[in-house]
Amino acid sequence: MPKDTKNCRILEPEYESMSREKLEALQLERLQETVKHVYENVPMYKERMDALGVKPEDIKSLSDITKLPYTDKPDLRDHFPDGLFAVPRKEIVRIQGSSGTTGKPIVSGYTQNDIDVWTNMVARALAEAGCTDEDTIQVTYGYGLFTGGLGVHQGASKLGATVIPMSSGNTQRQIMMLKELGATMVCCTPSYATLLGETIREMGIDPSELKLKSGCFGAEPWTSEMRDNLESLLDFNAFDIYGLTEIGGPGVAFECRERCGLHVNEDHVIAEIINPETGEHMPDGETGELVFTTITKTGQPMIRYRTHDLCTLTREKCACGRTTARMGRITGRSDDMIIVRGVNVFPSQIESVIVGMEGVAPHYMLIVDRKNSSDTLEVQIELKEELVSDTVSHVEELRNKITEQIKSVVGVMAKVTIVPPKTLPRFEGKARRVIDNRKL
Ligand code: DLL
Repeated sequence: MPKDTKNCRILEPEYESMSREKLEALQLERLQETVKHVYENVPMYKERMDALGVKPEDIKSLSDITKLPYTDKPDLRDHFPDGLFAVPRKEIVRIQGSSGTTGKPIVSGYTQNDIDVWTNMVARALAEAGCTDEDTIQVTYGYGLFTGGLGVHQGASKLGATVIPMSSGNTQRQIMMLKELGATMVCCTPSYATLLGETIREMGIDPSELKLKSGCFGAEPWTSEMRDNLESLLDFNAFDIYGLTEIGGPGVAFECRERCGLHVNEDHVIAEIINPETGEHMPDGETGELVFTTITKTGQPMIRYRTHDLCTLTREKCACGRTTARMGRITGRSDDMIIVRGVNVFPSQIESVIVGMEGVAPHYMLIVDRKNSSDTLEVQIELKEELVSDTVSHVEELRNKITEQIKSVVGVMAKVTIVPPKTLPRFEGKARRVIDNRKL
């Protein structure tokens, strides 16, 4: 549980805590409308549904969703920029995009309805993190095509909070503003929040000199070890927030005070878990690929969008009072998984070993290569400042300990390299911690 849950609240109990029966009836009604809307207005969906022999009127129950075709990232690229818009261009009031660095960007068109829906989803997440009109929130996600900055900005404004639209970067200035303007909340990627926390400590500022009480962090996978580390650095509560551009941005799901998964805003999206290899629907509780269908978006609705994010789903009622499905923390993206000598390795597994371990900083890089037709994995970890003057044998002991733990958690032997403090890259946005030289 977070330390302080005084202001944590359910913003819209009429939706967030409605009975599963009513929620599922609402989902079905909205799904039927959405399917009709895309069939009539998006040629790609009409062609795909026709090819599968499915008509909008065939969607009679929620389980009929499995009759519908999937959508995947290449579909967005192939129809860039507006081939998947379901309304005339004049009804689109905003275009946002993903932070991808290669090829054509993934963009999504929003009607005013879609912006309102998205704003509400983020407002629910922030309200659960304790945000009220008494709060000042420093938004340190990037502003621009990326949905982080504007998304959190809109949600916080809806709650009447004072917003400081800092955008990302310029750590010293961020800290000066945190101090001078007295933000009670900060929102950015967990890796950047860690950097902020470390820099605050290095500047000799005690967290009690700041007014920070909580923040919503997401846009990249992070572990509970990373959260513990962040909370102790800044002496506040860190909540997880999840989302993706194609489905609307941050706020698709968010963590509550119970810390047992992220509540999916199920009155706006339907979540499924599928087997990433076969595409088959999987039962609740099993780990697989998360798939979303938007049911209130009108500008660019998405039918069974494959996120490539791996997690579990549960629909059991949560102790916080919400009835909405919860997704487990994302353990990785199926396309982020590295296969080393036949073993599947997720960066989050390495993170869970390293972060919180005595003597090393919570920064790491994975370098994969192929030597003499065999894969190699090198894990670079930073030594903590206070251990720099330690004996060689002590550092060697630490290295052996980490090597062993990685072997037992991940199942592969990695070469562990301990590097001097502050030599590994830091990230202002999403962290990129894997270098796979095999693809070059
Ligand atoms: O990252 C939206 C966002 C902004 C979410 C701010 C949360 C906070 P994209 O750039 O389209 O959108 O990237 C989406 O980021 O498919 C996941 O792989 C990853 N991701 C987002 N949130 C989380 C999270 C934004 N809380 C992709 N945990 C998604 C793990 C996350 N991964």
